[in-house]
Amino acid sequence: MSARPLRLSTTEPGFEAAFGARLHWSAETDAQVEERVTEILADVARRGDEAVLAYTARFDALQATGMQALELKASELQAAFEALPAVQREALEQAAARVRRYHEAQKRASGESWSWREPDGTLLGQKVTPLDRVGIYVPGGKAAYPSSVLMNAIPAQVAGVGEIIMVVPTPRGERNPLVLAAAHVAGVTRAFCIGGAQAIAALAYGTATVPRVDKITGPGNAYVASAKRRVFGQVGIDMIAGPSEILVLADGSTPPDWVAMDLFSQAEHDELAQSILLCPDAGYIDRVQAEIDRLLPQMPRAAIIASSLNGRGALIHTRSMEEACDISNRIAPEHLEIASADPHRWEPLLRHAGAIFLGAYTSESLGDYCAGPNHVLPTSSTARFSSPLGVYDFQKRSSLIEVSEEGAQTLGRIASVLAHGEGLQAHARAAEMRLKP
Ligand code: HSO
Ligand code: ZN
Repeated sequence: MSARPLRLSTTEPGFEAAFGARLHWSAETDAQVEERVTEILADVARRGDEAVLAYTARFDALQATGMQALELKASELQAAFEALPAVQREALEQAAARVRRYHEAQKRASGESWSWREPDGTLLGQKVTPLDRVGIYVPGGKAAYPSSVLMNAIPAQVAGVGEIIMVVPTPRGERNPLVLAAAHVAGVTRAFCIGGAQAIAALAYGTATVPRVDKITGPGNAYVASAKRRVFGQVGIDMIAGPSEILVLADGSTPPDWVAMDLFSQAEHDELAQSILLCPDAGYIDRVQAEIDRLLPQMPRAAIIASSLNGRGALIHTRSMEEACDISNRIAPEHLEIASADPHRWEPLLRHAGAIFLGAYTSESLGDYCAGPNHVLPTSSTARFSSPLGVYDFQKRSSLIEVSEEGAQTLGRIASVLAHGEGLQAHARAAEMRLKP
């Protein structure tokens, strides 16, 4: 098995076309998936728990006497945590503490209410409140990530969300102890062993047992993504995440095997994951390819890595670091590593990325688990306009307005003129009634 990411040079004539083709991928929605999801959502809306139980029996091969049997009690989450080997317990706790500290700082910096009083006594401001109840979807099977439980639940908890409801499919009743333990550490309020579109429906509409939530976050398969899209509007959602991506911008100073392994780290998530290297030194690109060849056979997930790198990977020789930064901005990657001896020289040139990792020691992998910032990040170029999952996703804002008697004189005249202009008499009179004769 070999992994040969596409080799390109920005100086070759066909670069733009080849590069464009490599970036392109379609998140086509499958008509059959859409049809099934529509049915499931309608059925859960109509029959509630009964429908959720029936789909869980069918899709997860899990028969339950009632929905209560699919709820994980807080004591079970705690027991899962306590049964872990001490090293895993400690690693979970250390990661959770760092993620919590980071998100607390985020809340202090941008998540607090504010107001000011104008000289005439009018008060204007914004009040920030947490959501009452959120749902967190945790995938089962090959993408069951305890780290994602932390990354979704901790910002919700820091925001002050009242109840955090976790859903996780457990095919044939097999529970992932690390996922349960992470739920305990992250402060999940209630957890249910359900998944798929039926779990999204239960959270969005509520059933006799599963409480209706205000927002649903967390990744999932095509059915989950489609269900989230469809319930959006009735509830909030975070984002529809695509396959993982890493872009490494290298000046040739980081050991090439480190860079090769960082490219592997996202490739191993998914055949559709994308790993790209941008570098002005062709000899260094050769050395990274040599490390890819040497290291690949050692990897348990070599087949996934190879198909990701062969299908979507690229090693791009650029004219300069500046040009590499430009290309990176065009891609707007989920993860951007600046593998440079002088990362702060390049960072100001980089505008679009979900997360930026500076310097040779900052492997993206550390960010996935425990550096502190969130690992739920915008993919597929959406970093041009969206941000990492954060405390702000679990808060909402209300405007505060208190107009003084004096303020009503000034504002009343302005409002009255504009209201007449719009032909809205009641608006105009409401403003005018408060004017002193
Ligand atoms: N890199 C993934 C998150 C993750 N990695 C979880 C390991 N576990 C998000 O892009
Ligand atoms: Zn990862």
